Amino acid sequence: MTPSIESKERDPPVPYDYRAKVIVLGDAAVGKTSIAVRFTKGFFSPEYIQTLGVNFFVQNVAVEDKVLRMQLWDTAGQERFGPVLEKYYVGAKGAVVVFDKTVPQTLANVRGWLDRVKSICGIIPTMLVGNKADLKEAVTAAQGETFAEQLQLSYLETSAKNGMNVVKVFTLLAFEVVKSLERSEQFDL
Ligand code: G3D
Ligand code: MG
Repeated sequence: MTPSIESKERDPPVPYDYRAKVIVLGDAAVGKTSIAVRFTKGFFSPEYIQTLGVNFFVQNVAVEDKVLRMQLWDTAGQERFGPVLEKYYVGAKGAVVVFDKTVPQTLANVRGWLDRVKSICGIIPTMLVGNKADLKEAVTAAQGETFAEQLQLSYLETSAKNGMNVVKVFTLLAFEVVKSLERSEQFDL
């Protein structure tokens, strides 16, 4: 899904306390862009699409008495052709790794995505997301949960189609990101 430029605004002028780059990863067609669009209602900065080959979305999230401005980076299709460029990962403070519950191979490939996050970003708050929960599943919730447990990740099932759990993914991640920013005291204001 490609967001159309004319219906979007740039940098909604809302105050925030922290900001963080959050990367959305996973195999092609698992629903990354659909999830990002559903969550942010499509706010993005179009120039980033041309210069970096990414969809760039912005959404503020309240975490207790603070506001985190999430800058979501979504691959613009390069994941179809090979590894996503290192600069896509650099500086990320959180990650959402998505697989498609109807395609087991996309879960098997999650490990590769996580390895790359870890090698470039170190250990950052990460959510594992089983998307397309509105369709007939080939990966059960228990399988997703077991996999997530082994890797010490939080797991949620979403449907970008009907909106199920999409906000929850980013709310939980925002909480973890704010805690980790406050722990490291590396505020990116
Ligand atoms: P990607 O960004 O990971 O490559 P997209 O994936 O967001 O482009 O989604 C790929 C296809 O899956 C799209 O269908 C999209 O509509 C569909 N899709 C994404 N999320 C869901 C979901 O939760 N449920 C269902 N049923 N479909 C979903 P098309 O046909 O446009 O290619
Ligand atoms: Mg996409």
